[in-house]
Amino acid sequence: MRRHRSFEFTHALCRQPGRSVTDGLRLEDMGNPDFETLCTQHEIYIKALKEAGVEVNILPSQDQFPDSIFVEDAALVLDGVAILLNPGAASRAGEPQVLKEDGGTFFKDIIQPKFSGPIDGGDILCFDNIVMVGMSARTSDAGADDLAKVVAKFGYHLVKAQTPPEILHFKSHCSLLNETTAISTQALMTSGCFEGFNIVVVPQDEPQGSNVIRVNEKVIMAEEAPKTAKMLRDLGFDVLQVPTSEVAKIDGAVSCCSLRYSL
Ligand code: CIR
Repeated sequence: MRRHRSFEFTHALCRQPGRSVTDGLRLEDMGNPDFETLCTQHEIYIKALKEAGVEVNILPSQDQFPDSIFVEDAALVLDGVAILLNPGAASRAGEPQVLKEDGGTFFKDIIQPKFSGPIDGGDILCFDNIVMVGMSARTSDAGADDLAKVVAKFGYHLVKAQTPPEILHFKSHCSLLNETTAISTQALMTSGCFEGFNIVVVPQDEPQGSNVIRVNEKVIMAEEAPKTAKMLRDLGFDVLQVPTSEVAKIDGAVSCCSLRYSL
């Protein structure tokens, strides 16, 4: 079977926000998200995923886990198989188990490896044959070493990178646009992990523009990064912008609100 490219997807899994989302973790207090607005923005996000050509399934809200709408952090999906991870935040520790219970049937299979250290999906960037993992406050060397053995069975090679301090997740500041082009903040680019790549560096005042998802022919990104959107359109990318102001208050962005995969 031909393996899908790193940006080709047939499916996405999201989770309905629960009221407790307003208590989500944050590095800096910018006020609580407005629940109704967050739900409306989440619906617009789902519409964008559908417009990009994927079938979207939506899991029920899980109020005991305020950050559980950020489904990307709980698992890595390779070749349609969900690999449950080991969240670095104590309040999120139970999220992989919940995903297994209510989301397991949406994947080809679901596996739960043992991890000797934390590892969050927000720190994992997938290429066609490489899985890049950014060390961060949520992801450790030990977690990445354990994941390396798992992804090797799927034919992927794991490489480590550094997430600059002050940045929550590696992918908070970078994304892949295609196999040879990344989008990144200046801060993350200087860490050197994209050597040899074409890099689109986002304007200093639009760090949120570096978190995008390339889904088939579309690039889904924040409405709040208009200069970045123009740069990408000028480069020929087909950009869909969605409002992210409410998830941004709890350090969320477009990538973490879904698990994209192919069956
Ligand atoms: C957290 O701190 O875990 C959530 N409030 C935000 C997680 C965002 N996830 C991501 O960037 N992958």
